[in-house]
Formats: sequence, C-alpha cells, structure tokens
Amino acid sequence: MDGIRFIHTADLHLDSPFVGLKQLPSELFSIIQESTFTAFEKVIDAAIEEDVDFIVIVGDLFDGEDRSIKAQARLRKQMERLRETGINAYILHGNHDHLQGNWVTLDMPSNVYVFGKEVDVISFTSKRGDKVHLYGFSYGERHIVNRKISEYQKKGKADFHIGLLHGHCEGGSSSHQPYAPFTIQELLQKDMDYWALGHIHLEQILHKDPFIVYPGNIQGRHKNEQGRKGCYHVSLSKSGFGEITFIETDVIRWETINVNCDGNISLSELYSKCKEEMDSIMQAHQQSLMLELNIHFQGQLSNEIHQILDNGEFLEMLQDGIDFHELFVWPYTLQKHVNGSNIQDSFMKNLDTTIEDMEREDAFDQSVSSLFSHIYGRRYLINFEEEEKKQLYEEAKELILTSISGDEGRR
Ligand SMILES: [Mn+2]
Repeated sequence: MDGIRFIHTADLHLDSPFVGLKQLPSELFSIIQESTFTAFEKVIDAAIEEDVDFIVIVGDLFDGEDRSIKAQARLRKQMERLRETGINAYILHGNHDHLQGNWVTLDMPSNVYVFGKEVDVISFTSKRGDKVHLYGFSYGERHIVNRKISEYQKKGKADFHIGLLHGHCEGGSSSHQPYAPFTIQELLQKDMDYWALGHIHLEQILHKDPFIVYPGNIQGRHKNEQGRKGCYHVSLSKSGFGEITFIETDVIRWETINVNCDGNISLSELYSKCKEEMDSIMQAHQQSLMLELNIHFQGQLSNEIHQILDNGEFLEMLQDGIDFHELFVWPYTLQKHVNGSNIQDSFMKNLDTTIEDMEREDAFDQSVSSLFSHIYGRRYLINFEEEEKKQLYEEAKELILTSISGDEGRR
C-alpha cells in the first residue's frame, strides 16, 4: 500500500524498581525486574519485523527522572538495532523522565530524534518518498500543567502530519496527574492525521478518523495495571485511510479471577479447583500471569479451610513448585469471601481488639513518651485527655483503613 507505517509506543518506564515485590522468589523477581526491558525489546522486534518507516515514543521512557545508566544503555542498544535496519525513532520525554533530572547522558545513535522543551516540528521522508511532519515537545520539568496543546500548529507541506503529546485528556476517568491537559475537540481542531498520545497507562482509542490513541504502557507493573499491554502498529494512507493493530508486548500480565465454591468443599477439591482455574486463565491468555484469586464460598465453611486460608498456608500450597521457565501463573494474593462477608471483616475485628488492648495496657502513654521527653516538645505539650486519646485512636483507625483500601499505587 502507499503511505506510511509506524509503531506508536509510550510509557516504557524502563528500569521500574518494583520495590513492593521484593519478597517474591528471586527467580520470579528477576523476571519482573527485567520485564520493562524485555517488553521494550518486543516493541523493537515488531518494528523490525513489520519493517516500519519509523517509531514514535511518547514520553516516560525512563521510570526515574535520574535515568539510570543501565536503562539508557538498554535503550541505546535497541535504538542501534533500529539504526541497523534503517528505522528512525522520534522521542519525547514526559513527567517521569523530564529534562530537569540529574543524569549522565549516554549519546544516542544518529537515527534518534529527541524533541526539546518547546513544541517543535521534525520532518522525515520515507523510503517511498512520503513526507511526514512530526510535532511534539519534551517535559522541561516534572509538572507541566498549562495547555501545551495551544502551541501545536500544523506547519508547511507534508503528506502526513502527526502530533505527539504526553498529557491528560480531560473528561476521562483517570487517576493520572492532569499534566498538559487537552480535550479531544482541541486535538481535532489541529487537523492532524494521527495523534500519538502518552501518559495514560491504559490503552484507549479516543477517536477514529483521525485516530487519537493512548497505547498504554508496554508492561503492567502492579495490580492496578491489569490486562494486556503493548504498542500500536499504525498504517496511514494518502487517501485518508488509517488502520491500527495492537501488538502485545508484556512479559507478565496482572489479572484477577473469581472462583466459586460450595462451602462444604474439601481441601483437596478446593486445591484442584483453584489449580484448574489458574491453568485455564493462563491458556486463555497464553501469557504468564500475576494472579489475584477471589474465592467465593456458598454456605458454612469448615474451620480447617478457614484457618488454612487465613494463615496463608493455602496460598503457599498454590505457589509451590511453580516452574518459571515456561508459561506460569503466580497467585500473589488470595481473598476469601464467605456468604458475602470477606477477609476484611476479620481484619476489622483484629484492628478493634488491638485498639482495645492498647487502651487497657496504656500503650498510648508509652508510644508518645518520647514526644513528651523531647527537649523542645515537652515545653509546649500538656497531657492528653481521655477523650483526645479516643479521638486519636479513631483517627489512626481511619488512616489504616484508607491506606489499605483504594490506593491506586504509583504511576
Ligand atoms: Mn507514564
């Protein structure tokens, strides 16, 4: 076909530290630690296999503003692979890898073009002679909250005009920071042939004809980044026809399943049932998985099963003997739901007894004692009234409850 083909990717978050997962078996942890790099390699594999004209990487290449040398070296290696096959890369940096961070710069090969902090246009001519104008900017600092979209302007004559923007689409439901905000209407007014977005980690096609696309990140990094992850292969023809195809690149996928059981199930039946469900979701995805299991029991559950679920033994049984050399499913957590109640109830009970114990043993005075003996503090502090103590316990409880529910995690 006539026209151009390219890969649209964003939010690589290379060298994400995965600090919260350190307690995993070391073999699994190293697969996860490598996962952002492995996923990126797959993006480049796809670019080479599909013999695209170029690739665009729309921000957050690196997870940390102080881009590690390791991450830069791994990026450069992939850029070299592209250079050898004559593919250019057009890159901009986002809020995570903004230009103000401190890092030792590793030079990139000559096929790599990086946008500066002002909106600019870079032109490219494909092997078939199609002229492309690419528009974009890199984050000069972490917090870009103004409407950078107003600075985008189509310039000159080209066969294709492509906007690259790392930012937040207003009106969508997202917990991402509202950086460089814009509306779909604003993008459409710019009359581009394609909008390559970045920042939101969930893949989304916001508009067709012209396409406005968030490809999402290339590898899920925690339980709030569930589902397939990858990049888009984009074809645009001069007649205005556009086509995009999702390419999966993730190494491990985060998923949740529900397992429904009768309350009087035996332990070995429960074990086989869970194993079967784990296997069937793996077959369905053809992908290694980090899995959250929600087990729902209908009717009264035996004490034995209650116990083995509560003390973590059952989860360990499911984790036992998993071979990380082939496709695998790692159940990282398990929730028990009995007749509508769940594990949270037993946690709440625990929390209440802990507070009661503390009140009885006067643990309050002990825990604030260092404050009262502090050289400056003691001058200003007066002893807490019983009422105030009660209130502080309540506030502590609130704090615990909000931090165990709904935390969206790092983005
Ligand atoms: Mn990001």
